[in-house]
Amino acid sequence: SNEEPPSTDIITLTRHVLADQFRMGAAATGDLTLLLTAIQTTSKFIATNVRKARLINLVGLAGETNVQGEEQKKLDVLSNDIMVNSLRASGKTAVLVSEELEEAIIIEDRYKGKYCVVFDPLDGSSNIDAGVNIGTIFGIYQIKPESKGTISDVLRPGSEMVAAGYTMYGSSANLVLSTGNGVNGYTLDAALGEFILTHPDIKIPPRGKIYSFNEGNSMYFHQPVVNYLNSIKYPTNGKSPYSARYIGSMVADVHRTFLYGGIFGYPDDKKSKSGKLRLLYEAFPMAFLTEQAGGIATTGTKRILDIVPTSIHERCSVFLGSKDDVLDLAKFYETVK
Ligand code: AHM
Ligand code: MG
Repeated sequence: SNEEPPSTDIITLTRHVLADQFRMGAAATGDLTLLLTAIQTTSKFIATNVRKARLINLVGLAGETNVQGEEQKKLDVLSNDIMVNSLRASGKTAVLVSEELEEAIIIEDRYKGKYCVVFDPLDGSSNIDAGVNIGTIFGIYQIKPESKGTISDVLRPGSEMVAAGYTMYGSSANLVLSTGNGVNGYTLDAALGEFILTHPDIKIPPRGKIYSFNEGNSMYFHQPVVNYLNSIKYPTNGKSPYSARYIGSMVADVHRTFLYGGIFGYPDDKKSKSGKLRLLYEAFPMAFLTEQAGGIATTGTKRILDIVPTSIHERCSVFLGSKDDVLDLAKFYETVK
């Protein structure tokens, strides 16, 4: 036949991360690779549960309220437990921060390692029942030298993260990762149970044609945001207006922004004084990936990765995406205070 023979040299996520490690030589201990293996396992496990959810009655409320006062879905609880158990058992973590847990977990000495993982186990959970894409977001810090692992190891600017990523649970599971050397995307091959490199070296197009905001909040938006949105909806000099795309699931909206370009925004406004998205485990990892992919992530007035967190669940204003689009937005903040 004229069919291509299957490739016998596939690049799995683990192989790819190991290759990075070989490049670093003696400095690398393999601990990060092992930690990332644990994260891959949790992503596969959560992906399986998301798929099965409709069949085994995991959809719906778990009957508890989380730190932010929202009702928890059964899948959120399950995903959180999966991650905490796996990360602790990896022996590579010292501090865990989850959107679902009010307090940080300090890992007991027996299992203690040198990494801290901040994560949202299942973001976009309001979309679960509709079968829309949802995802896990994570960021990784290394504990400070001499530290045994305390909250101060995670109350640090996002620029100090050593890795960040997300897994999107959609028609397939996609893991997008940066260890500070560009961004790569991997797709779960369900038969192999491996994440295969499918999107090497993701670069956000320098300009896009899509804006992604919850415009239902327009009456609360501050003037620079209103003016910016007007500028792309009612362009002068014969340009075409931008297209609107908003899923309401950060991982899905950001994933599309990385691949197609454009701007994603969840600003602070007159009602949500600090915005909605969480700094540590939503804004920082996505900002880290954005910059690694050649884009910009800002609060409107400040680089997100420069923010020094004061508490683990704090929120911040977020705009990220194509360099030129985010710079346009930032100009409106400079002119209207
Ligand atoms: P969650 O952590 O409670 O799921 O909320 C975060 C989600 C993001 O995925 C998404 O960007 C945003 O909330 C959407 O908010 P809204 O429904 O207000 O547009
Ligand atoms: Mg969330």
